[in-house]
Amino acid sequence: MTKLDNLVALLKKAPDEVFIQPHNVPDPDAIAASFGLQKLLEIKGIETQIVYENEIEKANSSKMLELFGIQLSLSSEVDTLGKEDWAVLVDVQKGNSNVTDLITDEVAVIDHHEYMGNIGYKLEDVRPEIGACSTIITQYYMENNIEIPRMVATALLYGIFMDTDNLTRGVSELDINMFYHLYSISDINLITELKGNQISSKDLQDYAKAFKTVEVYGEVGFLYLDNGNDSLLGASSDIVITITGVNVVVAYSPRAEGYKFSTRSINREIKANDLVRFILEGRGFGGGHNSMAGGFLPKDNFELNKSLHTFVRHRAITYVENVQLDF
Ligand SMILES: [Mn+2]
Repeated sequence: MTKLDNLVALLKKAPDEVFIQPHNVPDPDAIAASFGLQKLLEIKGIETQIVYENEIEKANSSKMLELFGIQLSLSSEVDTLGKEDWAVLVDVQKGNSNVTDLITDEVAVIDHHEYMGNIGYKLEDVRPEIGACSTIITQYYMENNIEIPRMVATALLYGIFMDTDNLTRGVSELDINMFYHLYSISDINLITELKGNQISSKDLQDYAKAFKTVEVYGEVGFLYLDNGNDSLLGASSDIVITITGVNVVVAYSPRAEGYKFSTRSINREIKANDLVRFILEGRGFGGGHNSMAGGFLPKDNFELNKSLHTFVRHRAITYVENVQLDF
């Protein structure tokens, strides 16, 4: 019995509909993995709908939906969503700050983020050492000798491309092997088209504004993004990390309810997830991978008379200095 066999056997017992739910504000990896799983389950005779929360922010994410004909529904638009329905979480786990707990019963999870513990799942496949969730889905096809439709392969390839920052970030041998396999069956023209639709003109204006705020202290770069969206925050962190001498990035941005954080690290001793948790300790929450992570600081937990910028710099530099002392 493969993992897919077990998942199919489980889902065949669903009392009503089956949904696939990626994290809120789905990125290319979450979209590709959800789409790949949906097609795979379809081959196995299980019909599903992909349901998500919030919005599709980035230009390349919406372009993906268009190019591959992927159907994603906002949970509020699915009238039949009920508590007798089952859901498979993809690229996220229950309890993460970036996923809304829908009325459905989350019976299974397929993810590559830090393990959050089994919160009532019947099946779980959580592999933090893997660079992209799309890699795990590709392996499901391969292990079961199921031919990957060209469109699915192309989407999965793009998912791996994006989540591993072109095979340079948090990448494992399995990512490379699956990438190699997908490459031979993908439509590379579509990848080129996606690469040419990565950001909108509005994004560029926001980037330009954000990059003016960049400050570098030792190996840590700080960036403040005014009125940006979540994906832009991550993407601008990815650019700051490419600055010579910068090995760690702390980027943050205001939201209605508080501040969103994004961290990056290419220094093995400094873990992006531990760093964001240290910065937000006692005030907010965070998590993610060793090389990329995120967090949230609710407004209520931060005194209005304090300077957020000073606070963030103080905490981040303290963390980095502590790590350096240990080595
Ligand atoms: Mn992912």
